[in-house]
Amino acid sequence: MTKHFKPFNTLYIDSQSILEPKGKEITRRLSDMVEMYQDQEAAQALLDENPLIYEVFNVEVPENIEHIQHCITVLYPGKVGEEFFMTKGHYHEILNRAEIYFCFKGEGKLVMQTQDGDYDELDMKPGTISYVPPNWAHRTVNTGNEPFVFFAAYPGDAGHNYGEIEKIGFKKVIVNEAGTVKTADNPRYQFS
Ligand code: PAN
Ligand code: ZN
Repeated sequence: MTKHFKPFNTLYIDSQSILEPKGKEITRRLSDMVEMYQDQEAAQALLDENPLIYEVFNVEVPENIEHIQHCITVLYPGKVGEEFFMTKGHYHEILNRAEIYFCFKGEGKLVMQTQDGDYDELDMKPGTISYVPPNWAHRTVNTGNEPFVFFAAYPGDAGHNYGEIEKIGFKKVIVNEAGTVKTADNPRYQFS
């Protein structure tokens, strides 16, 4: 008889931010992404405190096309200057791998772009299911006052490519302007 991969449950305990069984965890503090924020003076000033920006709790499954990777991201509230806390953002290493996000706590934006210059963003709140189609880089931004928590699922072989986004970021940045959430041009991005 063929030995099949066994089905299993994972339980995310929101009150403790833990996954059972525990998988690979990624913790990103400001020092891990300080250059990605626009206001470098504000970023440097916050470095002593080095706030926790987000955590990713991964369910461990094989990294191949037969499987579906899935994880929980907890993105904390806060700002660097006027720019809201955000994830690094990435293209998938295999560019045409799609992804689904499901928000169950907090609020935020899902910022996306393609390599040929398309840009889009979606609002997320508890209950929102967002589809990131193939070829779109994606980043989340916490625009609220509480942790923004979402589940993600994507093909097991997708991989993550941070390179390009790490250098120049997305076309747009999400900032606080007099108490409202605003999408502004990213000055580092080359507009044609
Ligand atoms: C998500 C992200 C997660 C953290 O699981 O990896 O929210 O964001 P960064 O990977 O950009 O730091 C996902 O999109 N996986 O493919
Ligand atoms: Zn992704």
